[in-house]
Amino acid sequence: MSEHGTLPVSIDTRPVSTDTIVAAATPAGRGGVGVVRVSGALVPQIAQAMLGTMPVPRRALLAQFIDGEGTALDMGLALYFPGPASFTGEDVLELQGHGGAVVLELLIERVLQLGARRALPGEFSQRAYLNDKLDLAQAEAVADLIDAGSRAAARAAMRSLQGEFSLMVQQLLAALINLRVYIEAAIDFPEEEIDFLSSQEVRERLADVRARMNAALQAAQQGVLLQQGLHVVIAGRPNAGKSSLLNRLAGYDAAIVTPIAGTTRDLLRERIDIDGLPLHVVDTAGLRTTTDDAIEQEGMRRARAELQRADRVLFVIDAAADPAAQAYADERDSLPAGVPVTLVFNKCDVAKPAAARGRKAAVPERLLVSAASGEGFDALREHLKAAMGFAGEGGGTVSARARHVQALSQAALAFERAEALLQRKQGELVAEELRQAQQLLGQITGEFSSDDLLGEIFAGFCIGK
Ligand SMILES: Nc1nc2c(ncn2[C@@H]2O[C@H](COP(=O)(O)OP(=O)(O)OP(=O)(O)O)[C@@H](O)[C@H]2O)c(=O)[nH]1
Ligand SMILES: [Mg+2]
Repeated sequence: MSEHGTLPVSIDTRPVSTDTIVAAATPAGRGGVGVVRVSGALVPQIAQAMLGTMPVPRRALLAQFIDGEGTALDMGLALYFPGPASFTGEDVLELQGHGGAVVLELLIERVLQLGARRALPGEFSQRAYLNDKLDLAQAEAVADLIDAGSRAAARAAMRSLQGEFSLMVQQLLAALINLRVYIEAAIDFPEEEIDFLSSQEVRERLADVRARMNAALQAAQQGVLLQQGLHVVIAGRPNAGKSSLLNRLAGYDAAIVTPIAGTTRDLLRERIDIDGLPLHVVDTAGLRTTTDDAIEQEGMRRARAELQRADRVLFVIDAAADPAAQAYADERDSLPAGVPVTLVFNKCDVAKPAAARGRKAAVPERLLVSAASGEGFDALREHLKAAMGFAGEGGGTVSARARHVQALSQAALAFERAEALLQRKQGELVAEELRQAQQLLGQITGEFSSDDLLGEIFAGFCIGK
C-alpha cells in the first residue's frame, strides 16, 4: 500500500509534565473527612517525610501527618497508589484527614514545602488523560458527573465515564478507517478504480458509517440536552393561553395572564425542572399580523428571534377558537427549519377539536391540554422528557458536550461530501474528505487534539479533580 494507507495515530506532542501536584480533593468548608491528593514523582519522598514510613501500596495506613519538626498536623488514613496503577497513572498519595479548611491547608503547605506545587483545575484528570487512563470524552464525563444536576444526567455521565460514548465514537472511527483504507487501495490500482468505487462492498461500508455517524450524533445531541437543559419556546396567537401554559408548567404565576390579546410583550424565561431534568422555557408575545402597537411589534420581533434559538417549539392553539390549527398553518413557514414543533391545543376544558384527537402519528405531534384545569399536563411533561432523550432510569443516554456535537456534525458534513464525490468517482477527493472526518472524530476522544483545546477543556474542571 502507498502513503495513502498510512494512517496517522496521534499528533499530540505536548510534553508530559512530571512535577508533583497537590490539592484538596474534597470541597472547601467543614466536613467529617477532608482529602488531600498528591500526584507525581515526589510522592514516595513526601509520603516518607509526612508519615515517617512508607505505606504499603493500596492499603489504608492509620498515621499521624507530621510537619518538618515532627509535630502532628493531623491524623488519619494514608493511601499510596504507585503508578501506573493509579487514577493519574503517576504515583499518588491520598491523605484522608479531618475536613477543616485550616487543617487541610496546613497539610497542603507541608506538601508544598516538600517540593510539590498546587494543582491547576482539572490537572489530575488531565494527567489521567495524558497517561492513557481515560480518553478525553471520559475525562469530560468525570466533570459532568460531578456537575450533574439530575439523576438522569448523573447516570448518563457515568455511562460516558465507563466509555459507552467513547466506544460509539471508536467504532464509528473504525468503520470510517475501514472505508478509507478500501478507497485508498482502489486509488492505488487505477485500472480497477472505477469498478472498486461503485462496488457493493463500498456501498455497504458507506451505509455502515452513515448509520453509526447518525447514531453517535443523536446520542451526543441528547447528551448535551440532558446536561444543559432543553430550550423550549412557547409561541402562538395572542390569547391562545401561552402565558397560562408557562404558569402551569412553572407551578406559580410567573407571567401576567389577561383576556386582552397582546398581554405579553417581553420574553419571560423560567427554569423548570421536570423530574430533575432542566428545561429553559420562554414565554413570548403572541404572533399576529394586525397590530399598530409599537411595543407589541417589538415583542413579536423578539419572539421570532427567540424561536431561532429553540430546541423545541410549543405552538399553542386556542382549541375553542381555532380547532383546525389555522394559526400554525399561517406561521409554519416563518418558524425555523429543523426545530421540532409540538402543537398544543389549549382550552380543552371548553372544546376538544376532532382534529387534535386520535392522531398519534401526526407531524407535528399534537397534545390536548387545559392550562385552566391542568388536564393533559402529565402527558405534556412526559412529552418534554422524551424530547430531552430521557429514556427512563435504565435508558441508554450518555453524557456529551457541545464540542462533541460540533465535531460530529462537521465530520458528518465531510462524510456527506465524500459520498457525493464518490458518485462522481473522484476517489482522491473522497479519500481526502474521509481523512478530514477521521481527524474531526479523533478530536472527541483526544487522539487528535491541540494544546489549546486541552487547556480549555481541563480549565473548566474543579481543582482537585
Ligand atoms: N377556559 C380556558 N381559558 C384559558 C385557558 N388558558 C388560558 N385561558 C384564558 O385565555 C386568556 C388568555 O390567556 P393568556 O395566558 O394570557 O394567553 P397568551 O397566549 O399568553 O396571550 P398573549 O400574552 O396576549 O399573547 C385568559 O383570559 C386566560 O384565562 C384554558 O385552558 N381554558
Ligand atoms: Mg401571554
